[in-house]
Amino acid sequence: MRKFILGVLFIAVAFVGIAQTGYINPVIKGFNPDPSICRVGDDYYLVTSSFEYFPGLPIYHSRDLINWQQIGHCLTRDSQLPLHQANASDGLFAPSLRYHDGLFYVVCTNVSHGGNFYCTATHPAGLWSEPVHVKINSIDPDIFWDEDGKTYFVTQGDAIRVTEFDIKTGRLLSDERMVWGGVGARFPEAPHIYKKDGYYYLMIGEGGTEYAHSVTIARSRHIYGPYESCPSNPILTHCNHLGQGNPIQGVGHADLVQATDGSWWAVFLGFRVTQAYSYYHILGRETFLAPVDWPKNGWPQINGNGTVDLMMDVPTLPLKPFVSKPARTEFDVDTLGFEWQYLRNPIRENYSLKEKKGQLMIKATPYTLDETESVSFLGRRQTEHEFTAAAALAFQPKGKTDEAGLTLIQNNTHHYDLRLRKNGNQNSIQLRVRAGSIDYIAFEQPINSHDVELRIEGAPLYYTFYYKEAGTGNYKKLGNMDTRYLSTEVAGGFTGVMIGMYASSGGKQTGTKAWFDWFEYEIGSNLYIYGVKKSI
Ligand code: 6LW
Repeated sequence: MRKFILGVLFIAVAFVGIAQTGYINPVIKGFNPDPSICRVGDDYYLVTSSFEYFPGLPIYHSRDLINWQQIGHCLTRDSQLPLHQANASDGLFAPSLRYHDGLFYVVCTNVSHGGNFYCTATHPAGLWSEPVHVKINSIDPDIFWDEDGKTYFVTQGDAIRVTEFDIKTGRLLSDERMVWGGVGARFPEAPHIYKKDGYYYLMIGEGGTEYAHSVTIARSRHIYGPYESCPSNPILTHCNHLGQGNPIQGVGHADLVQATDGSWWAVFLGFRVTQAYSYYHILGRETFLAPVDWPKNGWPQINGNGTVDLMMDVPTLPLKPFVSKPARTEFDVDTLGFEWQYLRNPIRENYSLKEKKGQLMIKATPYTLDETESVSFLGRRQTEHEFTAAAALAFQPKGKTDEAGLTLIQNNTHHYDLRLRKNGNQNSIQLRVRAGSIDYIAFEQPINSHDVELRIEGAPLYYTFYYKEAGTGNYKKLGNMDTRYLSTEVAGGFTGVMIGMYASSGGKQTGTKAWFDWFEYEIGSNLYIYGVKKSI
């Protein structure tokens, strides 16, 4: 009988979920900026920006706003996402995700090729349509459907611009009108319009996406304004005395959603700095969540005073967690998980899971990681400061410039490459550091084979690099390198560190193949609050 009651209880919890207080921010970790969210029934969907990476615009699904699982990408075909020679942090800027009349819409800007566009799908996991282009030179577009059936394109500019447009063709139907410039901080952008209690609420990001970032809001009885600014703007920022000591900085660029139970929530970007007042971040801008109090006819308040924490002490929706993925990817599969990303449009023939059973083949081409090209690379996000990544690599360099290995890459001018390469006639393991004009081999060890395991351990301030020759005992340590030279503050841009397997023949045409038997990525069990460990 006891067993029966426990069984019923377990099934009830699995279906109903566990209501609780508290969760950990960010809710989507690693480079996942500019989140936009929509709800359909009990399901929440969220999209983030992806810049020069392919496929583009990851789509996530949740049933509780806290646990998220990637279900695909919006842009999976070259015809939807041309990224030819896209500079680092160009390509796809901030998207918006909306649901209207049975269709999902993603609207976005490819700043490298084609500008503003939107795609549609009957399910956010895809397949998504070919892009419909909208001829407005701007970034951060959104679509707003009014109750009278009219559709508006809402986008950035010197002030936020609104124009009526034809949702079937993308054709503009009216002049653009500047409606609100924010409260005076730089870069008014990231607009979203919500209609509530007879008001049009226009919420935007201001201050730029760095440390002065904020969210402000205004409202009007008419879509074109005049808009009245919220008296307690900004409604979210850490650029004030309340946020100055917070390990999360740069909060801004928000979107709102109303949950099934009537509660309101904001998703927004922010970044975790590596150490108290260090002002370096390496994980890129991540997706955070905060509760919103939005009384009838009143202004929305984000988490009370407009700041948020890593450990959020607020009531949540009943939790519906997903099963987590195993740390190791064995390449004995037909397709890889959604976490894997190429740099720009991949040259398909340079990758194979079929050529040798259980192995990922990456073919070296003359392109290097230093270029804005379709270099042979397959990587995933660094999602925590504390992690271990490792891979088994077999690579026999033919020429002097042949190399393959694991890279930690922030952009094409800032990366650490743990690689197998020739030095004279001997194979060696090297750590190459590229940080702007600083370009050198930091550590090198000759090896006797071409079969190795490479391993990187991450911590807030240092990466540590190891290797092991196949069939030998322990990993040997090559050395440490500061994380800060891969930080956004040093490298610039809008992305975060990616951990990738790569191969290159460095300007020469050798076609040498690198074979990866497995790849492993595991995050540590410590949450770092300002560089101080907290076990979770
Ligand atoms: C994005 C803009 C921003 O388009 O950064 O943080 C730009 N906000 O809204 C790139 O992510």
